[in-house]
Amino acid sequence: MEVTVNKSKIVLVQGDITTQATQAIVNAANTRLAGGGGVDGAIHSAGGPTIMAECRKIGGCPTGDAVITTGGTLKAKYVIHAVGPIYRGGTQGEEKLLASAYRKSLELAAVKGIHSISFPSISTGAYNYPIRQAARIALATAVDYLTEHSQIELVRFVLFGAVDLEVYEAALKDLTK
Ligand code: AR6
Repeated sequence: MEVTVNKSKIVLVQGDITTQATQAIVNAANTRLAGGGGVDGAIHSAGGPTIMAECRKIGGCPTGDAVITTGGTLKAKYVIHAVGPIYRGGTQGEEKLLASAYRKSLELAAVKGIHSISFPSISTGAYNYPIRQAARIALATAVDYLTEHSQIELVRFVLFGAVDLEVYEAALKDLTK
């Protein structure tokens, strides 16, 4: 599914984020930038050890924020490591923190002159964020950002499973109707 927002496109696909050829891909990282499972494990194993070496130098990243490294051996030139919240029932500021992780990633991409970026569904795996709510927050943040800024021409959401893709499609239809 694809929608145009202002001068840019939001595209939803099912796939593996590590194979995307956008200029940047976003990692669902943790505050220590220590690597792990899920998207994080997949990106570090596909991109090689230089990404972790850069993460160690940076040292860490607060929840709701993002940092950038090169893409190592990935097709993407950059990896933006965003830290989403661990879902603890929704009363711990999770919604703002998740929106912030997306917004900060887009802002960092713009600072680096990036025109195309791929996101995974941050926080909806190990961090347990309910995907319907997370999809709405992710997509609303992208729509709001692209309405105000036109440098980033393509924002692609790469959903691992078919059901996740359906949830994102329903949320995007709802937001743009
Ligand atoms: N491409 C796209 N999506 C993927 C891929 C992939 N290769 N692999 C998994 N997903 P998660 P989180 C989906 O757990 O919830 C790590 O250990 C997955 O199905 O990767 O933010 C970090 O180090 C799910 O929908 O990220 C942190 O400690 C989504 O990506 C912690 O997990 C996010 O799942 C972060 O947890």
